[in-house]
Amino acid sequence: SLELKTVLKELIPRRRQEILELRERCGNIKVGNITVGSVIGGMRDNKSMFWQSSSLDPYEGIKFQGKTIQDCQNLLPRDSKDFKKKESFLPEGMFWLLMTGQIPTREQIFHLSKELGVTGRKLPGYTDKLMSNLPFDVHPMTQLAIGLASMNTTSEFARKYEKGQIGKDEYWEYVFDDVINLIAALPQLSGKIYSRIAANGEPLGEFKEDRDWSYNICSLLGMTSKCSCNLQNLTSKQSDDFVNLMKLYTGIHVDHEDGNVSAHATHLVGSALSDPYLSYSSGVMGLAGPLHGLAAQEVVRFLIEMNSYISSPHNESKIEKYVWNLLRSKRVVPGYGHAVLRKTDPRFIALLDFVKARPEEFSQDKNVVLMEKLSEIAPKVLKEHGKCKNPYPNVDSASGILFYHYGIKELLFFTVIFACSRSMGPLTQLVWDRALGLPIERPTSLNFNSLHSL
Ligand code: CMX
Repeated sequence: SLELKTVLKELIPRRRQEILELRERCGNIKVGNITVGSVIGGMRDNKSMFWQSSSLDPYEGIKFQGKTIQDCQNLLPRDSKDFKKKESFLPEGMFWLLMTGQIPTREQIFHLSKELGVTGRKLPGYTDKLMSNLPFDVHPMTQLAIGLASMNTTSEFARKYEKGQIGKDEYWEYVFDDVINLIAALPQLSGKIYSRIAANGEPLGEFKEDRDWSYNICSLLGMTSKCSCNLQNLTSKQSDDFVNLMKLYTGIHVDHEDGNVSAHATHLVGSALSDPYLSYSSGVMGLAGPLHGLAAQEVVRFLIEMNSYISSPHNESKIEKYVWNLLRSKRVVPGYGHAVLRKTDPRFIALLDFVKARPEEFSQDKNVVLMEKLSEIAPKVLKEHGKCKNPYPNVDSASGILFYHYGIKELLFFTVIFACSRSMGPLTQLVWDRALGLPIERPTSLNFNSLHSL
């Protein structure tokens, strides 16, 4: 079928059966030992959440339904059939893969794009009005969280539940419809927020029903060649490249298994049967934290500051000295290291490949040149320094500086684009949580007394 919902309807009974059997056959099998260190240490190594759409391997990096980023680049449909164009796959294809575990056809993806286009054409009037009335200087992520939470007035799931019109087996269908509406609204929401922080609320571009989801994000930021405002004075080749960057960025940031704050928050709030708008709004609040979604902008500040000190991004000895000084002053090198990964983040490699394929665009940008140079020098220094478990670059070391290159200089806005992409994984899981009938989350806490008496 061309309809994602119909494909899910076929898959769900099998998975329901599987979870029943697992509960019966393996319900008492232990999956690990929780230590006191884990209880007081951010639940590290505590394997206790169910998450199907992606998994994180320390050496291979993120896998989406078992597929690496490279697999996805090879398998997922692109906008154009011309592989020489080096276009990235459409994020809609990644969403389909996360939801179903299947590689979609081009026809299925174009159908889904169209569905998101038709649905996302207009923001609910209530949300539009509410956001227009917020002060311009409200943090972009607060604006996003408010916009998303306010959309719950349109939640079909909440409405049906309140009226007692749906049984447990049907929950997922209404959650699914809400999820499609939410994801479809993200280009409009992010475009509105950007227009408010960059152009006093003047619209920057148009929503095009017949174009794909990530194109519409670019269009509403005023970044496509068809935009009348062309805020950043981009050439038409640069606009096309930016659209491609957005496809790549929003395609690879969709999910990072459940251990991260935004995914876990969405899953947790949803387990109380809060609708998808409220659930993802909570996830967005978590993504706004400096230890989670803000690293990309830290990197931008860091590269600009280092460039002003080293005079040339090719000056290797000065770069090395700068990194050593930073470490000696007990600061971290932003964009390096990871809590789980133990090699270069494959998402970083995908973004670097984007840069390498466009030398004429990037060779004169000293921040991008420094980003690349640093990725050769910093791992050597960090290894010699000997503290961090992973001395290699993570995705944030490249992502923000590329948005900055194309003219998005409002650093706090980067996380809004991150949130557009990250909606896909946690909201996929939310649909499956309801389809599988997962219960409300309710772990038990320990206090000083109970810990001492162990
Ligand atoms: N520069 C300098 N020191 C670093 C470091 C870095 N980039 N990364 C880790 N370390 C240090 C830690 O601060 C820690 O020092 P202490 O023992 O003095 O506390 C030591 O190395 C061991 O840390 P770790 O086990 O290797 O790393 P953690 O799991 O504790 O932290 C992370 C992971 C990402 C928070 C950390 O590497 C960091 O702060 N990196 C810089 C910020 C950054 O790039 N964040 C983006 C993360 C991307 C993502 O999560 O997706």
